[in-house]
Amino acid sequence: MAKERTYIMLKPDCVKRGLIGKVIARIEEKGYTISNMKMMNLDEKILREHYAHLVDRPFFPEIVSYMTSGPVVGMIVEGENAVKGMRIIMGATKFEEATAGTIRGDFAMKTTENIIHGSDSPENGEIEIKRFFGENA
Ligand code: IDP
Ligand code: MG
Repeated sequence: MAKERTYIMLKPDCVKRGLIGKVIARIEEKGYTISNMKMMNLDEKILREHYAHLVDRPFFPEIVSYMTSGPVVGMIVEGENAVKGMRIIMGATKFEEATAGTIRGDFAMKTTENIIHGSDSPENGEIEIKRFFGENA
């Protein structure tokens, strides 16, 4: 499997709870490289693009209010099989399925406020990196 890039985002609950360092440590301890990182505030426009697959779901307004409740930390994470590997260390989307030892399993008790985003395919990783870091990233 070739070296891959994925878009990782530490969500507002991660920042507010002072967990940035712990989560980054797990990413680095696994062996991935963080090649770019920035803190930013998101608006509804970018969230409607980023979560286009969820805009019609009843909980979408909850996602918008959560994701605009404070700054996030966006990162480009690189390494062998980084997309799938990051999804494994992040843990499942549904909080009750996120097992102990994963980031969500250890730090989250809700499905909405679940600490971290990671791209779900290499293609989406590249799209998301461009969305948040620009066309030349
Ligand atoms: P993922 O973050 O594991 O890729 P997605 O299905 O892409 O999961 O959903 C994006 C985000 O939307 C989740 O991380 C979570 O914050 C929120 N979300 C997804 N499904 C639900 C739900 O059923 N209830 C509330 N929030 C949800
Ligand atoms: Mg997703």
